[in-house]
Amino acid sequence: MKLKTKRAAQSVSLFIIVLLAVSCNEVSQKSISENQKVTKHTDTVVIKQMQFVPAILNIAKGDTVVWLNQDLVDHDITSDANGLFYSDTLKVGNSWKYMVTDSASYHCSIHPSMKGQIIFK
Ligand SMILES: [Cu+2]
Repeated sequence: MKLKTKRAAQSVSLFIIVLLAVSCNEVSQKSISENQKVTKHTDTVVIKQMQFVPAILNIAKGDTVVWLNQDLVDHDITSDANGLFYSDTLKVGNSWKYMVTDSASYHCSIHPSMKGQIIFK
């Protein structure tokens, strides 16, 4: 019986740790969106259902592009041109921002059939 109580206490504290981790994540996402206001202009590409939406994004010079992974699996953003830009693996719910300096096409290196394009106005 005592062992069972200890295990229950352990799972309660694990639950609290998970809760804390989730709320910390929310705080960091808030500061990301506050940073976005500081930049000149931010364009967002949402990743969902194994697609970049919009697949073709028209932006102005100096704009920052934010990729937001709202899909059920991890993705990344990799320029078609070798080494021009690439994100780390973008976990579900996370975002990655990058100031693109020229028109570029990109893909997800995890799922090479996922393609996107950035075109300067
Ligand atoms: Cu992918």
